[in-house]
Amino acid sequence: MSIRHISTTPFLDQKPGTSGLRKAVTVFQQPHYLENFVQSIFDTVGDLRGQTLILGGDGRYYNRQAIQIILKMAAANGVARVKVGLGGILSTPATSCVIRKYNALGGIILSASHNPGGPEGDFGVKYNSSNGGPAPEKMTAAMFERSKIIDHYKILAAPDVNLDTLGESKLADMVVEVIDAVQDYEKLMESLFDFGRIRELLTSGNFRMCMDSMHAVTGPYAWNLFEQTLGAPKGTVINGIPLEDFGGGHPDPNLVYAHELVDILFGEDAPDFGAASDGDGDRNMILGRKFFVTPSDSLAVLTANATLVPGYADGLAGVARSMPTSQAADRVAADLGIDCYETPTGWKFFGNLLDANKATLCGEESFGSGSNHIREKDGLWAVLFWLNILAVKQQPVEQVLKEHWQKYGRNYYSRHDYEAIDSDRANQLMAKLHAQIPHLKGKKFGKYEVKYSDDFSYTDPVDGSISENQGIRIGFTDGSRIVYRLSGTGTQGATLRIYLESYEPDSSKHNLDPQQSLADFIAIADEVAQVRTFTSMEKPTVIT
Ligand code: VG1
Ligand code: CO
Repeated sequence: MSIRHISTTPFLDQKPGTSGLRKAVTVFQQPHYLENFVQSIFDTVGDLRGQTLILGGDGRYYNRQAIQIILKMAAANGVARVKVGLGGILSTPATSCVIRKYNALGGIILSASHNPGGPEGDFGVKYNSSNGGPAPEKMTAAMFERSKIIDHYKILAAPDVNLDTLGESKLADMVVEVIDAVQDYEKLMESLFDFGRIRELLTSGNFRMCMDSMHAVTGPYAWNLFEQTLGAPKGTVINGIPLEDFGGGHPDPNLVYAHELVDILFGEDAPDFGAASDGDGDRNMILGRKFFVTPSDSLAVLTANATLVPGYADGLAGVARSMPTSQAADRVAADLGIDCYETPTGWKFFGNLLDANKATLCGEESFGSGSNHIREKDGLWAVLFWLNILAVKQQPVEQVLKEHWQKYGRNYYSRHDYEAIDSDRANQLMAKLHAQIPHLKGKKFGKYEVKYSDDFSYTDPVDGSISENQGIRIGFTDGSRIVYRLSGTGTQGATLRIYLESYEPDSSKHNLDPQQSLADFIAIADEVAQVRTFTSMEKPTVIT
């Protein structure tokens, strides 16, 4: 087996976005495209000799081919050992768990998360560092710089590795170890949650749940956890077999794309609890019987009830949320007397806060929540957290939320996405909005007055690094907010996200449809940014 040095020329579009490099499969299939980026990662992360890397993906189309290429490149670059998921599959949270558990230098996750898969779908590559979390911006920026000047990569000429049998084999001097991370992951969950109580709940006969894995990566983990270990009846996990194209679905757990689960939870004889996870297993949606929990509220409820869960019984160091996430968690944090941090969108910004023990729980409005147990958001962790709370409180999901709102008030919340719009038009819209920032303060829209307006900038409290241009915020004197930003995970044109939030302390007004209670702000958002004009769309493509 010989090491080949292959000459290449740079691709100029390998800038990692919110969560790694994400492109259409066909882009990654271009000769040298994947190799260039992987070599750029290897050239950036330091000396690989003697090191262990973790490698796996969400099982989408092109996962297997990419794993073989990366293994041969790792061997040629002097890596000592790669632990790779069985069949090349690892969920994002399991990868984070395994990086930490085995003191690996880092890991490569192959996923485009919630984007559709298949030959016409998307693919992605993400690097996580030794703390198990997504590479910080400084590192992804260095990878991008490297990718712009790369002129060769190294790869071993060798036959493919068998990924379907557990155990070790060799690629030249490198050990390839095929692992089953389901056990590692389950052990970690068992150390945090009261499995005995959750088992009692799930086998009591008067509580039913449905877990939708959306034919993505969590199937085997969920089946093992819920149906094997925790005693839930067979059939509790639906769409549990990971498929290369997610069964043609869009593995994003929200009310639009997880419609099969939504139909079950809002249908006749609905179960008590429903949950779904995304392509790579880091997102979650929580439903009660005929009831939807917004991700922002979910973070607030987990924060308020954390001490009911053994792993968090001693209380929380703090909580962190991404800027567009509603301020519901802030109210709980204030009540608990703990700090609440506001970070830019994307999990990489939580890593320093978790490492420095400034925050224990983190969450994003995009159906992501997690804690200091790993350095990624974690879909099944959130499901278990909810089950643990329900098992202790012995209340339906809806009642938990209603009592929460009674105590803290309700933050009505919605996100409106305009997908696949023309990039130039999207940039024009943002530029025009940007130009208005200095003039909005004090301006009145009906009964609402603008209190502040800015382009969100974040200074990391741990390392002092500054991230600018993270989204335009318009805040009103009554606490309501409108936020605009362009997606950093889309692959077609641009996606405009508009985040809307208002606060309602009066519990007699807690049962409104969010679209109705936010109607004034939806209109203001359009008036200020001329959304319909710039997008040529009458309404958003997705509302969550
Ligand atoms: C989206 C979400 C963001 C999330 C990111 C990755 O990014 O808004 O909150 O962290 O996806 O999630 P953007 O830039 O498109 O808004 V996942 O499940 O891809 O790892
Ligand atoms: Co994801």
